Amino acid sequence: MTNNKTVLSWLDEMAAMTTPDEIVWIDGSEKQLEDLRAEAVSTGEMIQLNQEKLPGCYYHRTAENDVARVEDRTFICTPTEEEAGPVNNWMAPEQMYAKLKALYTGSMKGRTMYVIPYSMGPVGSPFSKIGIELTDSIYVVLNMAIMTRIGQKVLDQLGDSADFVKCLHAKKDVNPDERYIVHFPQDSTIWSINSAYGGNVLLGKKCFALRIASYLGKKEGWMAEHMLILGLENPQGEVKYICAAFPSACGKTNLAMLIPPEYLKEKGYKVWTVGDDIAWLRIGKDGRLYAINPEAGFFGVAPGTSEKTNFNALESAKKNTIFTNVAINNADNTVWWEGLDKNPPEDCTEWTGKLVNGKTYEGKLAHPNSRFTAPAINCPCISSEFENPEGVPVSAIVFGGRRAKTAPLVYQARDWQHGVFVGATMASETTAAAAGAVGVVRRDPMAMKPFVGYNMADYFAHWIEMGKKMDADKAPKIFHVNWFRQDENGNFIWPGFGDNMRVLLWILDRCEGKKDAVESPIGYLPKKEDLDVNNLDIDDATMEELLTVDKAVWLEDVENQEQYFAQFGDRLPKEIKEELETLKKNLSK
Ligand code: GTP
Ligand code: SPV
Ligand code: MN
Repeated sequence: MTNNKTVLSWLDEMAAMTTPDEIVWIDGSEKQLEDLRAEAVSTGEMIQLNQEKLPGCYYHRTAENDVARVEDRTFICTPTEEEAGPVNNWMAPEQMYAKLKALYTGSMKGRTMYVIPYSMGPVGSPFSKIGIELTDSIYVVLNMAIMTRIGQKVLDQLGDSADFVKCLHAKKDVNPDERYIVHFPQDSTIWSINSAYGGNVLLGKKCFALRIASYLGKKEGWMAEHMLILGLENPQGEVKYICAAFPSACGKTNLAMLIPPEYLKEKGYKVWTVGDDIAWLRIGKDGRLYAINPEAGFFGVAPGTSEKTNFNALESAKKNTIFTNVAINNADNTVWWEGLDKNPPEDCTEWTGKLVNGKTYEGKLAHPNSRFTAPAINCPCISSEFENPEGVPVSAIVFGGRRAKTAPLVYQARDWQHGVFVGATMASETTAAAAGAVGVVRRDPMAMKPFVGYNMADYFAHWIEMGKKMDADKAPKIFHVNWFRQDENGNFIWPGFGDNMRVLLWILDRCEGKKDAVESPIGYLPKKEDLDVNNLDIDDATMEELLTVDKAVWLEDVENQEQYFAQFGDRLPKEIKEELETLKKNLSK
């Protein structure tokens, strides 16, 4: 399929180490993919679902110890530890290569190695980058075929160039003690072994499009971010674009596909989805920031997805979709998860494969991090700009997380530098998307704690630098939101989902200078009357609570921010220190 010498010699080297019985190039044809689906069904790797209700849909369950990203086994192997920084695991490259070579040696014996050429971003776009993933998993091939652009056209685009990311995945025996997700940014190389879970093995996604890409972005003057991209169309038909960074399982997919409340819909407001997880951002010729979604599909959280909460995601997952670790409704061979509807089906198979009958099941039927892999083109609200090789101009950047207390519903940063500080001080309760405890507040700057491919302090500096390259009137305005405030009983006090549209409207009004705001120690808050609460069942006291800044609580948070920043030592940009001092001063006034 190619005469590219770099590709072929690398492939030879990897094959000599892993010794597969056979090597198969993925050309991107439907025929080849269909044959692979049939093979996966025949070996039990996948289950074909009800083809009338869910045409082209399949089911896969992973090992019980292999259901989420493993941050403690994820490494950034830069030449020095300093380059990887204090929030990443590090090992010297030669030491890590040696360790992993021992694990990979002979790992594909008796198996087939698939060669997947793929493009992150539309093939040929100036934003796009190419990767080649070698894997012995058909599940990975079929997921990559949904999540990225694959096949011969990508090799044609690559030509003789050596500019591609070398990705190696071996499923091996999913032994969690020898599981490694390893990045060698200087070599544009990713090695993953002993896992078969999405974020650990679909190497175009978090490994390339965030960790390696953030490193390349720093070097080349662009940004790779854990952000959704949406277009908000007003009744005059004008569309403005918003990027939002929330940590894993904190609402990106949901916000990206939002359906406005009924009365706003009637007025003519619409939301268009460009991306739900990753954005690559560049400064355009006109000096504005432009975003593309490097992916071609959604790897979305299933639990909590329903007709009411995210109709468009559900529609996207009705055909040609792979479901992982959800429950199976045995009555009609379809899928089920907590939150899809009220009652679990009577006759149901839990995600682990155990048959459960009606009321006797224990815990959850679907794994809390169970997912659907759906083609973006299935989405009823996919943006007309989804394939635009130049990307879309960004009006606003929104940060957010799960904070039961502390963060108000929405506030605006005073300027870019303050906005970078707001992103750098993000914190959120942990979720099931990564192995480990759930519900613990941790600092997750720009939602990139698990995904930054170099020193986080240098990453902050890169954000500051990018801001300096844009005129203040052209740079996106920066905001922070929190859909997850709770009352004493742990109930969410903001309705969330479609009603988040009300907050987006305030954000865009602020971008266009159409609304005033109230100055507070942490930034600009909405005037209560400026947030549209028409037809919303929410009382004044609750709105008041959603928009208050409790100084005592914030002073506590600032203490924690200061401790967090201390780990970066002298590398922490002075701008961040300045903003921290300003915040302290504002809060003690
Ligand atoms: P990753 O794919 O892991 O990066 O996650 P994501 O940020 O795309 O999260 P997603 O939109 O899938 O949401 C995760 C969970 O949060 C789902 O169970 C949603 O139902 C829930 N959720 C999303 N938006 C809201 C909201 O506005 N309010 C509340 N209460 N829950 C929400
Ligand atoms: C996340 O965890 O942020 C995801 C899912 O989007 S994964 O691809 O597994 O990282
Ligand atoms: Mn994500």
